[in-house]
Amino acid sequence: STDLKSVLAEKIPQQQERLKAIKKSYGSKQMGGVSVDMVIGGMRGITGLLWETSLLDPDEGIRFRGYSIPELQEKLPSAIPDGEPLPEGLMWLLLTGELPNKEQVAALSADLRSRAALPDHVNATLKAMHPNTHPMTQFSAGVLALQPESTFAAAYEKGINKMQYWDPVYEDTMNLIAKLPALASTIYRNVYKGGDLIEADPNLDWAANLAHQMGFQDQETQELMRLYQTIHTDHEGGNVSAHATHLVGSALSDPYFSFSAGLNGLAGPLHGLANQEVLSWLFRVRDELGDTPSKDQVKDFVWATLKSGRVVPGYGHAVLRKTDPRYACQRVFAMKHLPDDPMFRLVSLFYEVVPSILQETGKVKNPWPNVDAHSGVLLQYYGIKEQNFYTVLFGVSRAIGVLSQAVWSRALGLPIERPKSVTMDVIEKKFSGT
Ligand code: AMX
Repeated sequence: STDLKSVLAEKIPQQQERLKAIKKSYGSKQMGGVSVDMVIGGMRGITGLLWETSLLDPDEGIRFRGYSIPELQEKLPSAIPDGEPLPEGLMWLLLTGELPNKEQVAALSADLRSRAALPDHVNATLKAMHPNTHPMTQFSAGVLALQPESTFAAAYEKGINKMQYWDPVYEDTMNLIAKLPALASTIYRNVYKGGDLIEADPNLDWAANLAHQMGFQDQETQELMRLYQTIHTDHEGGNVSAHATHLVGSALSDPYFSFSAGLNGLAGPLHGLANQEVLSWLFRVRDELGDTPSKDQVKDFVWATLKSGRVVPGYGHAVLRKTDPRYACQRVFAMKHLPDDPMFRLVSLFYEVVPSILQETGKVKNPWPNVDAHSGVLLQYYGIKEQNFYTVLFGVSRAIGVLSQAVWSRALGLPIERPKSVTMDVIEKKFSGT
């Protein structure tokens, strides 16, 4: 079938049975102990979430339903021959666990297009905000402005049976994801282009329409957007944006509320805002040292950043311990399309210099670049110059991962989240032997 909802509906009973069997057979087994370091260290290393859509390996990086990024670049349908994957294909995979064919992706693209129009009041809400409001604040507020459309909230109010929760959550997920290109591009055009909006093109796919509605019509920019929107979707469940979405959704707050919460987390400089920070940082390097600084100059610049008590943006990760494959695939894209771009050369120079410096500090657990170290330079090259907007593009993609999981969270009947917290007193009394 080319109908995503019916393909998904068929899978749900199997997976519900599977989870029941797991609970019955292994419910009382231990999955690792919890140390005091973990309690005070941001829960690092605690396995405490079920997340079906993707899994992160510290060395190998992300796998979406078992597939690595290079595998997906090969196997997912593309818009042009040998082109980048269409994010709709990844969405199909995340929701169903199966690789879609071209017809299925085309049907999903068409379904999203049919739901894409933004109600007028949303732009009025955006325009009422202070003109200096950061695009991420506008994005999160725009998602909340759409919340009155929630079919889940309406169904809950009427008294829906909990076995049916996934169905209106699926509808909300589709409607919200469909509207994100229009919402994001409205923010972009309002903030940077005088509010001159561009209609969606009925012949374009979801990611290409995002580029198009922002004002970028050439094929290579649209290819970049397809790749960008594919690789930022999901990074298992514990990262701040995924976990915030999951946590808020667990209270049966609808997908608009829960995704907005995830965006608020993505807006933090240690998480999604790092892509904006990286670019501002590279600009500072260029302003101070010019386009072609020496390795030693770059080393000094990195040390100066560290000594001033700041982090090197785009490097490090809470789980990854090698170069992020999302960085690697953007590097491959750059080598193919913009090998001589001075900013790309600068990014490459940092790749040579930063890891050994971070290693030398003796405390950074992962000295390698993450996804955010590269994305800004590609966007710059294609004319998307406004770095304050970059995290919005990340957020548009992230919706696909976290909301696909939200459908499964409700289908599997996952409960409200409520981990235990303790005070310092409790720890001291427990272990001081007094
Ligand atoms: N530059 C300088 N110091 C860094 C660093 C970096 N890039 N990465 C980690 N460190 C420091 C930490 O601040 C911490 O210092 P402290 O002991 O003085 O507090 C120490 O090294 C140990 O931290 P860690 O266990 O290696 O990392 P973490 O899990 O606590 O944090 C992360 C992970 C991503 C927040 C951190 O690496 C960082 O701040 N990186 C820069 C910001 C960034 O690129 N964020 C984007 C991540 C990807 C994403 O979510 N989009």
